Amino acid sequence: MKELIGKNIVITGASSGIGEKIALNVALQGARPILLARSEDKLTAICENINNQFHVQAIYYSLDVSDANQVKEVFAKIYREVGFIDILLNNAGFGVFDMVHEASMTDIDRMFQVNVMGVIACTKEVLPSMLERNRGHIINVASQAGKLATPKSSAYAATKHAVLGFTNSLRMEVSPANVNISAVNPGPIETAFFTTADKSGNYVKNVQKYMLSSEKVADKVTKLMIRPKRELNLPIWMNWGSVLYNLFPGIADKLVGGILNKK
Ligand code: NJP
Repeated sequence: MKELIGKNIVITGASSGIGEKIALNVALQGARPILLARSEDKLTAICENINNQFHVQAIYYSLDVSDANQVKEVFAKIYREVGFIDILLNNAGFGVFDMVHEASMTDIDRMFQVNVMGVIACTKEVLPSMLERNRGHIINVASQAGKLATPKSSAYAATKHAVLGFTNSLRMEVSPANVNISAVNPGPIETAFFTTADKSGNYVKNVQKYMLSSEKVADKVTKLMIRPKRELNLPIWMNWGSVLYNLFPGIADKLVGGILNKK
């Protein structure tokens, strides 16, 4: 995996879950992880851990991706202090699973600010330099929920559908350049995500047997950094569900609606 040696890899949402695991993975491969999130205490500990274990100099910047001004300032600092960014992993995100009639507008607005506007804002900061250098890779963590919406996650699914729409359009826009654009669409992963998303614990209980480990997802995303492709769907069989849904949406709503009601 020597392809990642010396690469500068910016990871949003690096203080926990798959972002943290991917930071460790890329450091093991000799890349320099640049960690972004709001929890400075966690980022400090992760950087120390990486720098003690591997021959790289991981660094972090505190950032709330929903704050467009902060995004501009932090990326300007990264470019000043590090010089260039090879890979941007837009991974920061969260969900709150509620029925529409019970969901708070504050939660919905916040999900859009972080999951959608955060991705767009960070992408806009790296694109000019990547296009000028004619190299780079932007990876957006969407979700299987961005392909197949399920009950009790309308707002979260809407944000991830938006991330996929943005990603697919961006890929076409930059296609003349040597800049890769990928989407990662996981099913449920065992992370702290569900502490906020699934307060009742029903969903975690119902999908326990399908849960992906954060290590497995991190390994696949690390491989995606080495061999870019348009989409990474995990587990692959879950993607067949969305293919079938697109072919027979009306039938699927009626027949599968109940099966997909796990929350
Ligand atoms: O979740 P978790 P995951 N500004 O909670 C950060 C998607 N996904 O690793 O700011 C900046 O362990 C937060 O950092 P902090 C999911 O939608 C997941 O599972 O310090 N950062 C933390 O580092 C998300 O896009 C599942 O609180 C902000 C990280 O985000 C991605 O995977 C399934 C932030 C969240 O780590 C990683 O989630 C799926 C902000 N405003 C897609 N708000 C799943 N787990 O089942 C949060 O399909 N963060």
